[in-house]
Amino acid sequence: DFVINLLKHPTFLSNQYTTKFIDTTPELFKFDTRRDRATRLLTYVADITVNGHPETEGRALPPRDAKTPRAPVPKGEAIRPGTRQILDEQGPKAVAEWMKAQKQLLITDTTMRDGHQSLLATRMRSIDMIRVAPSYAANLPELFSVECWGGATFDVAYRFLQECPWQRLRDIRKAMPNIMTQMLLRASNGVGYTNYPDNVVQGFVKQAATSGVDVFRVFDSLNWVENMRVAMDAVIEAEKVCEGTICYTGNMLDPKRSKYDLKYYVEMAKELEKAGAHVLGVKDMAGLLKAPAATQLFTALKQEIGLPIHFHTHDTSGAAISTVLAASAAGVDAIDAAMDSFSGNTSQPTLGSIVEALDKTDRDTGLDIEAIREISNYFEQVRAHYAAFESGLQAPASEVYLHEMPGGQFTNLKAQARSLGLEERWHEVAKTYAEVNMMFGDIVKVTPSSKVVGDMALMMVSQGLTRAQVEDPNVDVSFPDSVIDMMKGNLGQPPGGWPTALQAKVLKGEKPLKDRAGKHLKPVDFEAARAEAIKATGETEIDDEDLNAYLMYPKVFTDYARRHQQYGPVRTLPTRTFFYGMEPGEEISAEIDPGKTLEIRLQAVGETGDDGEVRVFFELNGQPRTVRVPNRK
Ligand code: BTN
Ligand code: 3PY
Ligand code: ZN
Repeated sequence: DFVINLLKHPTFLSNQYTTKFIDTTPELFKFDTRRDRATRLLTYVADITVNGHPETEGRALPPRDAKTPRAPVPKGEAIRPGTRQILDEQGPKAVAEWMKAQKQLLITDTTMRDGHQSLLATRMRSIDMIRVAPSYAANLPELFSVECWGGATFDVAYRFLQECPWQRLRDIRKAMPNIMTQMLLRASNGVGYTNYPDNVVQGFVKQAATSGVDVFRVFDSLNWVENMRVAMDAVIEAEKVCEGTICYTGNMLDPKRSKYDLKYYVEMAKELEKAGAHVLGVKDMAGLLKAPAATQLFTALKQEIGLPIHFHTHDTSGAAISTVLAASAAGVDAIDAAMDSFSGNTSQPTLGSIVEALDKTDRDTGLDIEAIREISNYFEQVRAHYAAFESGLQAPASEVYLHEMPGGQFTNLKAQARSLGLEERWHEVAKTYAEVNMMFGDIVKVTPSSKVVGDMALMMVSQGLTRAQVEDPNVDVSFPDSVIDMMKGNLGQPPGGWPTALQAKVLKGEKPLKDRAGKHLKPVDFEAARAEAIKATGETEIDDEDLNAYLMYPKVFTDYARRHQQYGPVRTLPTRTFFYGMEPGEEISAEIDPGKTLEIRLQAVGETGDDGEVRVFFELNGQPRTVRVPNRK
């Protein structure tokens, strides 16, 4: 019977069934040798309960009384229209015109992307975002956009959170139909760490637009506009908002850093305008732009460029709000901020405080401060559950003007340093990072170029190498792979090119690329890749979202798919359960489909048998269920 049902199912007939289909129509798969979703979920809970989660082992615990966060009640009867309706009804150019016509400072909320990327190593789970999305739609419809996708969130979702980032996007989009969603796209590097073939970048943008991204902030890690065109054109083609972005580095007012002066930024802005950007992004990923420079930069850009301008910064120095207010006074159209409880330090400046600072001025944001407080309180409860991923950073610091590390990299690099036993020498790492930057010719440092500088700095500190030794042709140095890749030209060309002597030493005679890596990379055969992904994952079908994931991260996606087959939709578990399992007597619920909720109660954990397996006793929707998992402790 069910076999016939399956064969007649429209999704099956249209040849698109996947792991997602199995999640949504399990009754059709009863003949499958794979266990049903409930059993797979119980197996995961049992495994984590017995063995712990590898990612939280030895880390700080959430407070015992931390409860499942509750989102603020949506206010009002109907959802009021917002920027999303302008985009859908009138297109991206109309969005740009609308931005320029507004008096108020427009605001992007970054909590669901850069906020947790910068404070919690990108570990926020979809469930904690989707639950609050309706509150945004109802209570903050005046937001310009919600940044909730791209950057590091894509691979972290698969790699560490065991969930599908595409599904996250679709779910947020559905729950928040009036505010534009925004993503961070690393141009030719996609959401990865090196240049991909042009048709992979194009396909990825197209899929992201289809699955729900409205605004694409496109940047290149060396500020090379040539390397941004493929991604920008794809966004324009998809009729979404193309935010062509300049990365800010150095110190515009320092004559000794004249490579990145006002003229440089204005020229690049003009290039981006010519390349078809709808909005000009200024991305200050390390938080280096100080208020007086911001006044000069945005005044000049407003004069020279016809595009609306969107400013992004980080509060690592503690001075970001002064820069935001200077930018606002100079006429910038939109800025980024994070909900109070996810702001400050290496994250964005504080949303509520910016709203308060501009209250009753001619740039009054019009946002409801009470709604902001309520959503911030929600995220405060969310954050408590991620204690294991807190960096322990105690205070803002002006040292950022020395090392120039991006907010998203800072805590990561610190953790890497810790794992190499270099934690006590952190300030030395920071100084070396600055030296490596100069040795590489003073480059923009943002993913992935920032990772290369970080790799080199860690290597030099751990091996006790000085810059002079690294540059000396007579001292043998074995460079990190990422440095070799970058010097080959696989990330593109920096302004002024690479230092030739160092490049020659790194490449040992190999010839570097002088033009775009994408020009030399063979286009991918999508159907061949799909067949390969099916084989690698053991899935029956790979849909276009899955295929795009596989092309960006073949191994990460394959491992995710394999774990999904074993553990099912773990994204539906409460965050505490996902990271720590359950206590005997505890009850949780997991909504595995809209309206279909599993009530799970852990009764007891048995003794470990001679076979090394533990029996774990549950009640599932009131019925006893036992699962066996290996004790790996
Ligand atoms: C990870 O990839 O490490 C995070 C996902 C969790 C996978 C679970 S943790 C318990 C079990 N043991 C493993 O090695 N993987 C699964
Ligand atoms: C990323 O690319 O992930 C960034 O956040 C860059 O700032
Ligand atoms: Zn950022």
